[in-house]
Amino acid sequence: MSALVNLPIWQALEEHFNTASSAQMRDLFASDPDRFNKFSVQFDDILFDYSKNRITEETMALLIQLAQETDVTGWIERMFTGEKINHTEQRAVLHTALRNRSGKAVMLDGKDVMPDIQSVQQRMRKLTEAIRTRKWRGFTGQPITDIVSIGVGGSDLGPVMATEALKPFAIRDLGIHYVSNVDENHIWDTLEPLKPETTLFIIVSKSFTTQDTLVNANTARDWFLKTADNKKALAKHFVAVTDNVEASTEFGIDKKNVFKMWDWVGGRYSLWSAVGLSTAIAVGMDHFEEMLQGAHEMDEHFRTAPLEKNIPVIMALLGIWYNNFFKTQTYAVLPYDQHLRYLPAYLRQTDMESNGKRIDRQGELVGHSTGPVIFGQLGITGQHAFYQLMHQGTKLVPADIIAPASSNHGIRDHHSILMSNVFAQTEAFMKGKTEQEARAELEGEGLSADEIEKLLPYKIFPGNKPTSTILFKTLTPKTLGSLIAMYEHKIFVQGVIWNINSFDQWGVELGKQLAKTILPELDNNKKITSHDASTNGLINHYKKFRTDLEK
Ligand code: G6Q
Repeated sequence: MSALVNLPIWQALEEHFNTASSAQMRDLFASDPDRFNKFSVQFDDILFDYSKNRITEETMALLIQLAQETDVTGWIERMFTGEKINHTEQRAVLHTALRNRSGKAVMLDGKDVMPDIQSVQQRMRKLTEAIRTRKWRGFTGQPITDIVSIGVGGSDLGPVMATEALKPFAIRDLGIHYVSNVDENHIWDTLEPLKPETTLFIIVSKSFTTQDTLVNANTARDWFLKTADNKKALAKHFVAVTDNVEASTEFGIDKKNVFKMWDWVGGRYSLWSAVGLSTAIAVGMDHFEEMLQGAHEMDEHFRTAPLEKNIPVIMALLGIWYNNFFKTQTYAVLPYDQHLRYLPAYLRQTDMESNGKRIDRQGELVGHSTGPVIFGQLGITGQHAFYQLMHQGTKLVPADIIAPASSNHGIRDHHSILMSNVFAQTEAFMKGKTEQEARAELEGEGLSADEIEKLLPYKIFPGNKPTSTILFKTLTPKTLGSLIAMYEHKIFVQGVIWNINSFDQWGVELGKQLAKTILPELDNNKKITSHDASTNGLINHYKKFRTDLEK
């Protein structure tokens, strides 16, 4: 493939950008009363409104042509049909098979992967039901009251996000806890209030070699054995989710408690597998399967909808429009649903680990910008914190605003106040406040002409800040499944157009390797000189601080 930036369509987009980028969305709305209808798509209970973006029909036509010319449709089929598109690891990318509810086979190397997936799902159902109905008993005969899922990165962020998102569907009398940080405080704080007799650990590690997870798992086992004093009891309290069954049984986990995952599921795309076991225990397998159903329906939409009506494709193209033409560096994810509070952290990993790449599929340095810095938090708290920069700073920060139409409890006027903020922010980002409007406001406040002139520049909002709004009815398991799949596919389309492999993560390795070299150096009192001056200085000061603390 010739370099992306040399494609005629790319150059056409550059030219279009030169004329279109200065257009004001205010004017675009004023001149086209049908703009909202033109630039919004409804999928099931989700409305995707992208009309408050700096686009025209011509922009979208050119971007769709870019998707066509980079063969997005062909790549979608390659992914769904098990081609080894993760070429640096020679692996297929089949997280979509985990939520395939069509009854059709998914072939990989001449074998249908569905029977294995279904058998794990049946085992998940059995285990979740046994725990939820209190039939699963610990070594003293007591039922399980607390689940501790130990994992990190892709083996943690997905279930953490989904369990929180589906809180209204969760069983009330089970505590679900997550431990990911190797900092001892995380496991200490988590285990302190728990009782070994009533705690079940799920060790989630695809490789079962990740240091952080194994250190935490060993500490959990020690803590448990201090009370149980009996290795046989482990079978009632330890479960593993892994592709490395051998290592998990060596650790002491009973083979019948090991849930398989596969090398064709990337960690950050794995919440649909047994990696989501803690979520399934919390909400029950029926709800978990509804989440799979929602994702499957989004998969079908992605696979079959024409590009110009295809939500993940449109999201991806808008991201490229800002990232590569407006040269933005960041993208904000701003949920207004309290239960989606971990969504920005989840998407930060999925997006940045997938598209934070600089080498293309041919092994060459890319000649264009790739994945943006994803950041965000609950929109309502963001409004009182970093929205200032988005409204009046010098950087353009495109954003997704995600909000539910329903309220769970109907307490007072909480929900309408929340939603008035959603609509007000998207409007404010788009319209801003002109000099004329700011002046009229100050005059209305009765300020003197002199005071008005001094304050005026600070009171102007330039506006023209792009947002897409994702409005959904209620955060059901099905809607959550669709939302997450929508973002996964957006990331995939961007990776296709940028000509990078979104499914490897070699960049995670270097720090891990160096940590292994440094670990033995921390265990003695010798002065370290083998690194650069800063690293030596830090290690030696650390040792000195430790010695001081021991005095
Ligand atoms: C995700 C990444 C990474 C991974 C963790 C945990 O896509 O590969 O975040 O999930 O490093 O790995 P294990 O599951 O093998 O412990």
